[in-house]
Parts: sequence; structure tokens; C-alpha cells
Amino acid sequence: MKKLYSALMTAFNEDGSVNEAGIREMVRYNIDVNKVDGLYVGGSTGENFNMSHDQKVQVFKTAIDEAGDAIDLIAQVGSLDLNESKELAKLVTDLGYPKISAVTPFYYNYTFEQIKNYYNEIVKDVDNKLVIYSIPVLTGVSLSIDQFAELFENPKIIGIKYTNADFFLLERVRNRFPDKLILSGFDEMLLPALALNVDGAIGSTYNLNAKRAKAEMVAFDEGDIDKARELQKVSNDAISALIANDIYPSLKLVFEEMGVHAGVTKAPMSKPTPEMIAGAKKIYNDYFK
Ligand code: NAY
Repeated sequence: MKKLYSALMTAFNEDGSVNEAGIREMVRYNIDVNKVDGLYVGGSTGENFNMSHDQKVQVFKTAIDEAGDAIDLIAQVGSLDLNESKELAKLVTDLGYPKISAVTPFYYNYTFEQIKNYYNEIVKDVDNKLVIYSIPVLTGVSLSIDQFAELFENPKIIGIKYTNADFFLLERVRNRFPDKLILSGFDEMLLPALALNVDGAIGSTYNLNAKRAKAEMVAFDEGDIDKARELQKVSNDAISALIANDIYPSLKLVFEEMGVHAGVTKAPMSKPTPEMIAGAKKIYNDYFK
């Protein structure tokens, strides 16, 4: 069966400090109610790139302290400071995270040799496995199939979190690397990704929508494509509404409607406006009640 992971959000207080109790609530909800197979900690949805080093450490410690070994945990340790990535890779490995992940280094238009060196350095001193986090829409970094192959020469690099709408490349990657872990990253494209035989999916909206996404995965497995398509349609109506209402703060606002204290986003992300709060109530009523 394919695996479903929520991209864990970070609950922040109004002053931008980490709200540990909120993180614990979201971890619990994902385990107890959503029954996800795993959590992706410290990713885009987790606002990792808004956080100080100490906050990242706080999030990694809190999430695994709450989750234990109940589900799979992937810690995203990628950073523009390679030394920080290496330090975080050691920390999360010592904490017991069974997998790490790292976003492709961005901003400086690194060459592939530099990117390859970054990944090999991150895993060099840790006894852990790494999933490449490829998200060209946010990083501007697109890796080719041959570049993925070169990264996979390192046996500690075991897969890709593939957050990319390029389905031609996804099909090529799946077929060339049948034994690698390929996790799809765009929730609105879950069904086409399932059709290309990904191993599972990681996403922000599964925090709210895991049951519907799991039902879609089951329908797909059973060959009931009409049902899978209908479930994806409802999910996409919800995802469109979330995006139109500013997705990151809205995911937290809808969580609040569900009784889960998700805190607020951290600046420069938006604070909720009255319109956003009204929008989130409507999204909750329409799709998640
Ligand atoms: C993460 O938090 O690192 C992710 O899982 C990224 C995946 C998400 N992408 C972004 C840019 O947030 O879940 C998706 C995305 O929010 C969803 O598909 C709506 O577009």
C-alpha cells in the first residue's frame, strides 16, 4: 500500500516563537485521527525557511518526542548553510529520525557539482538515509534524470520527494529507479502521480484531508478510477479554496475550526485577517466538517 505523509506545520505564537503545545496537537491529530503513515518535519509547510537554527532544533525535538516511533518521520535538514545541514542531520539522526531529507540548495544558481557535493556532505557522517527534496517552483532548481542517477550513486541517497508538475520526468524517474522511494509532493496531482506508481505522497493539505486522500489511494488500488477521480475533484475544490484564501495561514485556521490548536504563521507570512478567518470557516464547513 502506498504511504501518506502530512507535511507537519509549525505552530507559532504571535511573537514568532515556536508553540510546542500546538505542534504536539498537530502530531497527535495526524497519528490518532488522520492515521497517516508518516510526517515530513521541517519542510516548506513547516515554514522551516522562516526559522532560526534554535527553532528548527526545537521543532525536530518536539515532533519526535510526541510521535515516538508510531509513524515514519522524515526530517528536512536542508539549509543554505551546509554546516547547519550537517549539524541538523546529526541531531535528527541522534534523536531517532529514521530518514532525513534536504531541499536542493537554492538562490546562488549552484552548479550540479556543487549540489552533488552538498548532498554527499550532508550524509557523509551520519548513519541515515536521505530523500532529495526537489521543488523547482520554489527553488528554481530542476534536476535532470541523469543528475538524479548521479546522486543515487551514493547508497545513502534513497529517494526523491518530487514536488514538481513535470509528469514526463516523473514517469522517466519511476521507471529508471524502480527501487528508489518516490514520494509525490503536489496534493492536487495525487491521482496522476498514483497512476505513475509513486510510493506515496507528502503534502500540506493532508493535515486536514488525509482521510479523503487515503480513500482515493484505496479506490485507485482497487481499480475504481471513477471513485478516485471524484475524490480528487473534491480534494481539489478544497485545495483551490485554501490557495485562494492564502494556504499556509488558512491550513492553520481550518485546523483551529477542527479544534486543533495550530497557532499562527510566522512573518513574513500573513497574519489572519477577518476575511481569511471567514474564508477558513467556510472551507471547514464545505469540506472538513
Ligand atoms: C513541504 O512541506 O515541504 C511539502 O510537502 C511541500 C508540498 C506542498 N508544497 C508547497 C509548496 O507547499 O502540499 C504541497 C502544496 O502545499 C499543495 O499541493 C497545495 O499546492
